[in-house]
Amino acid sequence: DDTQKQNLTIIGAPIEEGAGRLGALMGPAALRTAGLVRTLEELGHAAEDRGDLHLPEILPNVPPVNGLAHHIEEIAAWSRMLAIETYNAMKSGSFPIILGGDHSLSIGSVGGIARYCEEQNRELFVLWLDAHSDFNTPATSPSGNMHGMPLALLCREPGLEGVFGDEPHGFVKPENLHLFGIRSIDSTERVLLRERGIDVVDMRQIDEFGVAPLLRRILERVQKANGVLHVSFDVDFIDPSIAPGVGTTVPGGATYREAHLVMEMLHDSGVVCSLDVVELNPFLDERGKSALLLVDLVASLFGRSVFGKPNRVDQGTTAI
Ligand code: 5AB
Ligand code: MN
Ligand code: MN
Ligand code: MN
Repeated sequence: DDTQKQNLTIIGAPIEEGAGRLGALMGPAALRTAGLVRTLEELGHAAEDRGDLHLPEILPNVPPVNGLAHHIEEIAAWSRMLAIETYNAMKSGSFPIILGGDHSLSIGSVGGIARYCEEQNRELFVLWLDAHSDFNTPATSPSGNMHGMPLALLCREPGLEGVFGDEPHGFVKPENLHLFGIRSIDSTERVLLRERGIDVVDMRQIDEFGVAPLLRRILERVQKANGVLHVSFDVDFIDPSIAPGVGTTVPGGATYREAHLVMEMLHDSGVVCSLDVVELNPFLDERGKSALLLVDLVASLFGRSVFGKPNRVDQGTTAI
């Protein structure tokens, strides 16, 4: 097997304050119990597990926002810590894997990765595998839950400027953002996504055309730009019949093979530079089946394949 071996930095982010239900803080532990680190090592990679980060006792002050943003001080503390961690991992030539924890953690993880890419003059693209578009601002959010807001903040929508404080971080260009697997968008969110021209591959398109051509188009864009791709994997991208361990299930999600094919194609593309695995809620899981499925999916992203690809060179993931 000629898959490129990589240095991986695994960072646990047991954060649940961004979600509407408790339990996502057990996500990193469940992913480890399901064998994530061992599996990556068995694939030949050097995985450094940094353990879980913890909230500081003193939370930052964040100016009040226009609208609802529950637990913004906690999310701000997580965002600042995670931005430092992912930046440092990238700078040391390692591939950061952030284990969540709810999806608000991507504010920090992507913020740090985007900072590094800006410094290196590498174009950053983001693939958001999710049932939801996570593009609410405090003013548009129906719930006030910040796991529905990371992309709005990262794409410079107003309302959450205080989250990073003085902590250096980057942004995502709206034209470099690709949402994939979407099947639940709030009405105000839809207006904003249209206005910003965000690329949304919804489940209807996946039904009609299949994941392969839709994903290939995105990967070719990244390759042509000599860019790198951050993948943010929300468990609810997958159909709840096979991944019930998530607080925000939406029927009609990706099947077992669709999800694997996405990860296998991502591996072959050689452009993936970082990964979030978010929203696993072990309290809602059934005998660990969602956690075990996630470990298998991550393994596919890192080079596990059924029989190799005779006409293609394995490129692996990328360090920049
Ligand atoms: B997830 C909803 N749009 O903003 C909201 O799981 C759901 O990270 C957000 O994708 C779901 O509260 C956030 C209704
Ligand atoms: Mn809350
Ligand atoms: Mn999400
Ligand atoms: Mn979601």
